[in-house]
Parts: sequence; C-alpha cells; structure tokens
Amino acid sequence: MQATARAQPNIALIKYWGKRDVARNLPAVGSLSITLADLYTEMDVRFDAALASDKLTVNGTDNITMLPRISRTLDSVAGANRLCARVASRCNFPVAAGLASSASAFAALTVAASSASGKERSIAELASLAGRASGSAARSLYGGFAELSNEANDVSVTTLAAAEDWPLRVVVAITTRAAKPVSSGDAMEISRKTSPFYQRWVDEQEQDLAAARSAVSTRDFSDLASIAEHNCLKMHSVMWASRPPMVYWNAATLNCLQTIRELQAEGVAVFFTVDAGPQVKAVCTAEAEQRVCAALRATDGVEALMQSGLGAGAGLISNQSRTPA
Ligand code: 2P0
Repeated sequence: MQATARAQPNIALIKYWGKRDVARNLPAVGSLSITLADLYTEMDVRFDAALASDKLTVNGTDNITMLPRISRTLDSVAGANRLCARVASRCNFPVAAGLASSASAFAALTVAASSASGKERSIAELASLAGRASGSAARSLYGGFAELSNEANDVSVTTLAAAEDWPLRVVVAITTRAAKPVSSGDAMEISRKTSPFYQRWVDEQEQDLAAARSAVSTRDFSDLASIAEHNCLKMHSVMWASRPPMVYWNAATLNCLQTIRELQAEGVAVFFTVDAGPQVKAVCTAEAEQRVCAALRATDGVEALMQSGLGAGAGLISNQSRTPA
C-alpha cells in the first residue's frame, strides 16, 4: 500500500494556456515540451487504514494549501472508496514559482498513487489521470520532446524525439524565489474570459505546433528557437492584455531576455522561454552552455542558476506492496 515515484518537470516550448473544459481540466490548445533530467519531485504515497484524513508534507513541512488538490487526485487515481493517505513530496527546486513544479508533482503523485493502490495502468492512462490534476503534468509522463494533443474527451501525448536524440541543455535563471501571485489555473480562466487576444492565440496554436514539430524532426535549432520565442511572447501578450492584467515578469526577467538577445547576436545557439513566473529558461546546445551560464550569472537580478539536460518520463522508484515478505 506504499509506493514512491519520481518525475521531472517539463518546459513547454509551445505553451498550454487556457482550458476548454474546466471541470475535466482539458486544455484549449495542444502543447510541445522538453522533459528535464536533473530537477525532480519525489512523491511517497502510503494508504493507511489508521488515518482519519489525508496528510501532506512538502520537503518535510506539513502543507494544507495543496492538500485538497492532492486528495482529489488520489480520489481519481485510487477511487473514491480508497483509504486515507500519507503523502510526502520532496522537490530539489523552488515550488510555485513558474518552474513547472505542479507538472512533476502531479506526474509523480499519479504514478505513486496508482502503484500504491495496486492498479496496473499504461503510460497513456497515467498521463490522462495526471492531466486531470494539472494539464502540464501529462507531459512529464514522457521523456525527451513530447507533444500533447487534444482528443475528443481526453488528451494524448506522444514522444517526438528521445532525450538522447537531441541532447539540448536548459539553463534556468532564478530571478526570485517568491511564490507567484496568481495560480496558472486561475490566470488561464481570466485570460479566456477577458483577453482580446485569447481567441487568436487558440486559433494560431496548430500552426505553431506544426512549425515546432518540423524543427524537432529536422533538429533545426534556429527554427525551434524562432517558433518557441514567438509562442512564449504571444502567451505573455495574452496575459498582459487580460483584465486584470497578469505580468509574471520582473526586471531581471527582461534583463535575462536582453542577455540572450546579445548572445544570439554573437552567434550563440540559445533561445529563451518564460512560463507563468519570472524565471527565464535558456535552451541551448551543449557547446553553448558555458557561455550562456556565464552571461546569465553576470545579469542584474539573477539570484541563481540551475542547469539540466533532457531526461526520461516519470517512473516508479519503489513499491512496498509488491516487495516479497
Ligand atoms: C505550459 N503552463 O504549457 C504552460 C505555460 C504555464 C505556462 O501548464 O491548471 O499547472 O494545473 O492545468 O499545468 C502551468 O499550468 O495548469 C502550465 P493546470 P498547470 O507548461
């Protein structure tokens, strides 16, 4: 009745922003991401008949804010008649600051809870369940370059290229460790209801996905850079034009974008992407990584850097219910 799983966050190059069905948490648009190798969340799930309610710790500290969402996910994975659970989450990077912590958390939770409840599920089924909990989490079930597509009543994720097929690097510039002011889910709904650019965003997503898919299949770095930066800035334009406006960036975010523009002008193979938070993710080739790190480290307002390669999808680490006595 106990299992531990690990999942890595993923960074969307073609972004998910907006829901077509809030109750089922179905995205309004497809998305394309890279799964990281070196940042991770580990989740222990232990179903325990002696517990009267679910318990959650995050990095060793009790957490009641996230508990309702965790409990709903446990219900959908293990069934509403399940036992209460003790859930312990450990994360080696800042949570709730635009680093896709919900993607790795809910991917790991889904894998651990499914195993701890004794259910055998395919990756596609696990991705669908993880996506109900957090749209981006479905992509963290898969490694390398993953594309999430909308089905009639569900999502499906396919691997476009494995991590080792195109071993790009990601340098994350941390510009603040503060939690973001508005959750992604709330912000998406504000955008859908109020942004004059929202429908255009939805309408153009398929062409952006096609361009990125093609760049991945031909390993064309500059084409991928061009479409990923365009899609990122378009998503933020949707947010900025919402009412109330949502600006997740700070001054250091813009400083990092300027640094990356200067590197590009010098011929360095790097591009930026920014999610619902102020951190800047610089995607680059292995040859460019040292220069990218040095330039971002010297950028005003950058507190720290994190570096990662691309990695595999979520997986089980242990399952005590299957350990022979
Ligand atoms: C993404 N983001 O594609 C986009 C880009 C943030 C900006 O998916 O409401 O935590 O849980 O389905 O997955 C972050 O939103 O949203 C996200 P929910 P999620 O990575």
